[in-house]
Amino acid sequence: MGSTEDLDYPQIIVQYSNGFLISKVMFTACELGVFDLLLESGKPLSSDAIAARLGASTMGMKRLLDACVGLKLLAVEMTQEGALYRNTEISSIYLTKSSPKSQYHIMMYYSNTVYLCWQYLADAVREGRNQYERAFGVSSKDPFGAMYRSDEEMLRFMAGQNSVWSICGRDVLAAFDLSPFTQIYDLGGGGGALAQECVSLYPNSTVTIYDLPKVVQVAREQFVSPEEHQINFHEGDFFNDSIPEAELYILSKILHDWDDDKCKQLLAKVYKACKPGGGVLLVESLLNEDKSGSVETQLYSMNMLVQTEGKERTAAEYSKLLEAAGFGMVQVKRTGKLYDAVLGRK
Ligand code: ASE
Repeated sequence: MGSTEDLDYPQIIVQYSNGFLISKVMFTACELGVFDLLLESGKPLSSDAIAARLGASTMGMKRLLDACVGLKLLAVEMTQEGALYRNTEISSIYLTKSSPKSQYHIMMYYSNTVYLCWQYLADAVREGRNQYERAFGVSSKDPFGAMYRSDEEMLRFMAGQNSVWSICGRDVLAAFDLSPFTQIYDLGGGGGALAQECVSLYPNSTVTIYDLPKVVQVAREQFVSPEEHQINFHEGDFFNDSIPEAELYILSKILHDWDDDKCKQLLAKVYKACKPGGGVLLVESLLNEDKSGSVETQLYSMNMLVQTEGKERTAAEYSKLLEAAGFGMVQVKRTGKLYDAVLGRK
């Protein structure tokens, strides 16, 4: 890349223009249950067998499976009975529903929600606002009202957001030694996967998931078992209701949903509630100071434009927001993965 050959044949342009086709092949194989079936079967299967088991056309399924082989999401071997397909290691770990590191639910959220919002990316750029009205016919005034427009949609979001913590949760929580903080609130903690990682990494901590009543209800029913005694719940709206006192507040992928004014408002409230000596941990995907990358974070920032009122920020931008609210001794740790950590102290 970057060589003169690129001008003869624009490899990078071809690759980028086909990017959405790649995403959709992976999402579709997940959605139809290809990886789950191959895991469950324990032995390689023919495309006819897979099509029959999944209620798909033989012709369509064969083409999907071959594309997955091209993408290295499946492997194929030729036998006397014809081609037999099996999962690659990466797909059985990350694309099956039941795996502990499953990314299945975020795939479903991307494929069914994010993908539809991105249809209106040009409108989002022109207007500088999210596109729920065009994409789903719901008001875009309150982004979480729009995101939680149905119970099904809320569940899809919660399950999707949970899945990233199975691949980044340890890193963001181990970025700083949080063991001095035993009383922790996870503001907007949703389905609770980060809270679960937190109590497992810090066995002396208790984490209270603070979220909207209907989110807490679903988290209790579907994501966190009552046997998980170190995890509690608090129902509320952190902009309009009070925030209880604690030693540490985790704001994971919260500030990126909001503009600077809303962020300052929320952080000022958190600062007031925070015990002296306590702190706030921001978990976000950090942009480089000159906004040159990472490209994943730049793309997420575009997604915040189509889906929320926020954006992805640099470490200096988060530090400024924290300091404006009164927090000091701000430390930044990049993890090298999708999400990073910023700690401020009161
Ligand atoms: C939010 C996070 C996400 C709000 C909407 C969202 C994600 C997708 N939609 O707080 C996860 C991050 N991924 C992307 C593509 O932004």
